[in-house]
Amino acid sequence: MTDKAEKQIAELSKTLNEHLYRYHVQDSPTVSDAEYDALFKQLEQLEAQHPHLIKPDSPTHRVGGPPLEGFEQVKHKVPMLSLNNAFTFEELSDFDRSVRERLETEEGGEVTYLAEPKLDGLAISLRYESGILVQAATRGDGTTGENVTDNIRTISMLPLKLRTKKPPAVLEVRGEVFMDTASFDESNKSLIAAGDKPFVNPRNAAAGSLRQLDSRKTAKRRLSIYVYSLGEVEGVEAPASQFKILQWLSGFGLPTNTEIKECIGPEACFKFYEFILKRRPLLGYDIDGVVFKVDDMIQQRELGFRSRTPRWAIAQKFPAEEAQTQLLDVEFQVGRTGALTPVARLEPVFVGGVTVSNATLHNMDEIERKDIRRKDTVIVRRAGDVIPEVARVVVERRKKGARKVKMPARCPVCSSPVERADGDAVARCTGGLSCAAQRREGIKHYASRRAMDIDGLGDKLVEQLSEAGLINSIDDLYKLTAEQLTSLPRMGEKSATNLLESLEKAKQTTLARFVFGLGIRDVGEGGAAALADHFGSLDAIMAADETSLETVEDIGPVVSASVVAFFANADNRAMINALIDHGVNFPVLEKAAVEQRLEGNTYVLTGTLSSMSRDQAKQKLQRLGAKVSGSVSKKTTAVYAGASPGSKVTKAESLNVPVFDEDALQALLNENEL
Ligand code: D41
Repeated sequence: MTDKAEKQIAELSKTLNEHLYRYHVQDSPTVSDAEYDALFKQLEQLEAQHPHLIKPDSPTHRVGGPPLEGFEQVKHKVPMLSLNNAFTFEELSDFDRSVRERLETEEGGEVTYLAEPKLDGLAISLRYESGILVQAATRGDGTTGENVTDNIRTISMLPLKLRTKKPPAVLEVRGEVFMDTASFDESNKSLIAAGDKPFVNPRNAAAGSLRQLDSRKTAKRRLSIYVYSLGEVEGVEAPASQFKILQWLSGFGLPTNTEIKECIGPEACFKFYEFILKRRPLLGYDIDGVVFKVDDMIQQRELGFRSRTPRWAIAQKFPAEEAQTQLLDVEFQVGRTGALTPVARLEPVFVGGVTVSNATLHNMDEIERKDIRRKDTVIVRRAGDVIPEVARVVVERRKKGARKVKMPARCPVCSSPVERADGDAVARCTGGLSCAAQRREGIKHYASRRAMDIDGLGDKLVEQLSEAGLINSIDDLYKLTAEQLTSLPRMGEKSATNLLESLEKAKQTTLARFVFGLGIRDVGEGGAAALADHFGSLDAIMAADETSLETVEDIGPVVSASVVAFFANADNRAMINALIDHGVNFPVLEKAAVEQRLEGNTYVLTGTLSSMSRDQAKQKLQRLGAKVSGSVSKKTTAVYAGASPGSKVTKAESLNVPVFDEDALQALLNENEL
């Protein structure tokens, strides 16, 4: 009986997967939807009777499972890089020139690029082990992403099992998840019908669906995916060009974009760009540019990386969309350090995929340069995910006597005098912590990822809490109670508990993060780290005078003055004491604790470094617990190569060990040193 069921289940799985492939990838279905559904039901019933026979590639996995509490973190074995952008053809030919220079291409020689439309979605990494999809993770910051496997399994065009008899031991592929225009319209129709808010654009729809904790909901949205590059690969030799890699992946049944072209030299790239720009409305999905990649893998390796971006690829972005609208008013927003930023309030206008009702005016000089006046008709511009801005004024439509924009003499929030110090580019509210806006912005900064990293406490929630009068200063965060929180709209017991837990968890931090979190003017992340490093304790930093501050590397007179002024202020000192009383702590880390951070990693250094000697680099890595080895092996985590590296790079490449440059080494040290 079981034998028969096993066979039936295997056959049904195979048939259904074949139908999905024909429908989504080959675009030539051979059964009707109703026939597919009938087979699917049959499989579901059989699997219900024999749950132990369910296959990892069963299409029934695609309907989603019980909701998750949260997403697990996934560390990418091979980092996910980002792309440099070009906005003009000049930038594209600069890119081509630097590629040719680095490759020492002979005079008149051209480089072959593979051009791919740049999908406006979310980057994802998929891991197949022995041909089975075992994990899917978002890009995150490129190093660590979130495990969204359940959600990715619902994408019906994606094989849960590679279509090959001999799958590689490990095949990690990277691609873009997106929602096509038809599915976007369909999703929004059903959201509206259910009385819910529709998605603003397909990218947000894809992001929302991907980050959905209840994968059964994701299954109801029709997401798409195209894969375009490799991560970790084991047990097989990958092809030698980008074009061949795409063909290879497609041969495994993985969806790849067919709108690609090999372009020889920059002129051919321009041509393709213009061709795709014309085709854009016919594609059926959103793209925001074209990606050009050096096709030859040997050349790619030769070019290498610049910290987080490959030198062999560039995204040529489409021009920002523009729209005309009315400038209703100019308001001034007060930032964390009191800086007043002019913001345009606009008659809402749909541009670049979203409705824009505010746009930044940057600063007074910018307003003057563009001669923006109250009630003007203006052109608003928005590119991709950048902040919308006022591009220019339609002067012909200006009404007589249109008034110029003036910096207010008093802070719009606290009425303290506004001053523009000599040599300062911006005017500031002089209210300090007596200004509610400065306090609110300071709290946002304190909670932010690079500072105290309080999970779940984003800008919106800080605003909500401030408006409700629950927090007036940073230390108020630690006085919040579950009762207060649940009294807020859209805040359940669970979210309240989670927030309190993350506040508690984030109390344990590092001196550098804490100092950065204080929001001292002119003290960025690097400055805070330098202070922490040099002085070792908060007391020592607070006691330092300008002369001793200036002995710190990277700290100049401006920063020193700001630091002294900050700690001289009694309100600030009281706030710091309150935080410490609430249990915020930054233990002076023992050597052993420092050493944790790169433990288990083995690096190889080669070539000449410019900012330090190889020995210094070695010591720094070792202090963080890493091993530094003289030779490359399969166990090597990464090779860091300075100028004129030798055979170690070639060896690393043959073993698929990632090779990075000095910038990346610097970034690694900066990230992990305390
Ligand atoms: O279509 C895309 N959005 C796309 C993104 C693409 N076609 N190719 C890409 N290639 C890369 C490299 C060259 C780094 C492998 C990418 C991205 N990266 C990318 N997407 C998001 C961050 C980086």
